Amino acid sequence: MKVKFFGIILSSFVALGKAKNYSFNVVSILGEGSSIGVKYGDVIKPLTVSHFPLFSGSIEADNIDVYKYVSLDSNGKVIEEESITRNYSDDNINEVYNRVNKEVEIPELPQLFKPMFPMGGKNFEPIPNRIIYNVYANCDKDAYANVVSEPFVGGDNSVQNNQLVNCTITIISPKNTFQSKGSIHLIGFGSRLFKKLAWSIKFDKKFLGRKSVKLRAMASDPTLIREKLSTELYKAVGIPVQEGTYARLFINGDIYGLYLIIDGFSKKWVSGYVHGDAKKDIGISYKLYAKIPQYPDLKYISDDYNDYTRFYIPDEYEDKDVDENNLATKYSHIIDFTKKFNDWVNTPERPVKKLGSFFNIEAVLRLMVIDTLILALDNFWLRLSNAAVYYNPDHNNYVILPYDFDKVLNGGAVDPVIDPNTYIGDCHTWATQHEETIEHFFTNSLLQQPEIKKRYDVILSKVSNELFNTDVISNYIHAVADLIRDDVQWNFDTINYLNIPYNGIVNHYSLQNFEDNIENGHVDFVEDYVVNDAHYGLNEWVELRSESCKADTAGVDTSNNDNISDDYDVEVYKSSKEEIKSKAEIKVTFTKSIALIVILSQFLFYYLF
Ligand SMILES: *[C@@H]1O[C@H](CO)[C@@H](O)[C@H](O)[C@H]1NC(C)=O
Ligand SMILES: *[C@@H]1O[C@H](CO)[C@@H](O)[C@H](O)[C@H]1NC(C)=O
Ligand SMILES: *[C@@H]1O[C@H](CO)[C@@H](O)[C@H](O)[C@H]1NC(C)=O
Ligand SMILES: CC(=O)N[C@H]1CO[C@H](CO)[C@@H](O)[C@@H]1O
Repeated sequence: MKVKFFGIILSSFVALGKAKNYSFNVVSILGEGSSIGVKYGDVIKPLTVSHFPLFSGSIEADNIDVYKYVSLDSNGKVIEEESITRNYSDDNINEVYNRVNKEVEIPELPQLFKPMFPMGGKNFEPIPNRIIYNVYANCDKDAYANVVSEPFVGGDNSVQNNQLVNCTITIISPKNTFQSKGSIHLIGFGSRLFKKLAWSIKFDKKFLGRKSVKLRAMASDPTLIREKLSTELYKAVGIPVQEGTYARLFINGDIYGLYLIIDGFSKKWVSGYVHGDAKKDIGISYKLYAKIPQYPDLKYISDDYNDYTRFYIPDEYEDKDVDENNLATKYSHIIDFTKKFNDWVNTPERPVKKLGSFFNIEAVLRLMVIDTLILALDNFWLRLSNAAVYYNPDHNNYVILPYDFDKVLNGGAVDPVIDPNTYIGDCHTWATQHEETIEHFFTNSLLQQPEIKKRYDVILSKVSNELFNTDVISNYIHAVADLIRDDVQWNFDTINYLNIPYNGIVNHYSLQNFEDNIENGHVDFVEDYVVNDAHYGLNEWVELRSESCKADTAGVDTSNNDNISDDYDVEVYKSSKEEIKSKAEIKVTFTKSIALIVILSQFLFYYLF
């Protein structure tokens, strides 16, 4: 009886195992010029390219339980095999060569304040933050060669080469493949000094509801986490930011490494994040630009728009709202804003109500608190940069929206406008030590008002006690580190092999630098080797700054956490976190249950008879 019983079970396994199609989907990270195969036992079977760099195939075999991917040359000969051994499962996800499949839970940061913006909508879901995308752009060779030869036209670091390069773009995630025609172009000024260039991508079709995304290079951060964490902090306090996740980037035959794939400051991002509906009309945004030694100080100058064109660039707006032939219509809101602010500054007592009637005070205070905690050296409070003034037509008021956080969370002792002896313990006047170089008319006027200063203190106290401290933040940092760790050394190596004519700055960081600098380890300047040092470990900075700002606000009564303006009932958009389960996965689960029922019924049959 017993023997028979096991024999039946065995035969049902064999029956299920026999003549089975095993399917494989794998993203090559090895660039153009090689293909991928599957190796099981002594057998090697080539896969076919479906959407490069995704290779797929179905192999009919009796039993494949463990396997590896191998890279093959054009004759089908093995060039190398991956270092991991994989266990077969019918999940049908797109795997990645030499990377184990991961499910990383990125913790949500606490939300301490009343929301003011929906931060996305059904037609503009936040980019999921727990996966790594693979982005391959197959681009016009001549146009691409032009931009990677001369990111600055003529080699002079003033004129930026923003030529559009036509491409077909393929984006592969664990469960989806997207492909569209479109274009890429270089972005940034500071980031363009690095060989690991930063890019914008425009799509003809929509990717997750978007027509464009940015790929930020993080070329000066050994942890690759500072920018991502900063974004999350602004978002946690309710400030709309361009967020996203990590992506491996490949352009033609070139391997660029690990990037952040985030939204640009686009019309759709504004309508999605500020207004909760990508179809809504937006107001108008003005980006702030310094013309050193002059800064966009937000002072009212005159009613003549010509006085504003140097510092304020109209950026996103509805075409119907402006007359391109009459520039005055384009500048009317920035003039209106500076004029109203000037009037308020000159009103006795500077009533909060009056300011709140045209300006989102609450948002700028929360933004200043995060600028303070991360010591944002190139953002709104300190440098009046990487920020936009946005006219919000829904609330008929103005709000400051930040972007680009690449000089953050790393101290500031070498910055000429920071006082090296006092800044760490200073969470109120750190940005205003050198008014002779950068005058802070706008933020100084705000903080001179006692009620506004009081609200700043409450926000600062709450954030440094309940959000920006090592208990909360180190969990977040470690989760993100787990997500990207396997790609870190690869990312630092790729830039050494990147064969483009441009001779930009390269930081030769290592996986050890990454591990150390996440905690308390520093990364030193090494001539011609490491240009961007890291004076503080990420966790170390969080601890130091958190303790300083807690001390700086000790005794602040935080029992009244009412917003100082913009008291709206806004629901924050909750996205469907998971990528949608693929049909294949659902089908497989079903097949497994059937198999189990078959085995169980055989067991019952033998038991009973
Ligand atoms: C495997 O797939 C091939 C091609 O689709 C098909 O002809 C064959 O019948 C399949 N084998 C099994 C066991 O499902
Ligand atoms: C495969 O399964 C074995 C045994 O369960 C496990 O130890 C190993 O980590 C798995 N390999 C991968 C790549 O998941
Ligand atoms: C790029 O594509 C656009 C639209 O498809 C086309 O009009 C343009 O001529 C192309 N440019 C080049 C340099 O091929
Ligand atoms: C000035 C202002 O709008 N204050 C509001 C902030 O939020 C609280 C509670 O939600 C309201 O009661 C205040 O009127």
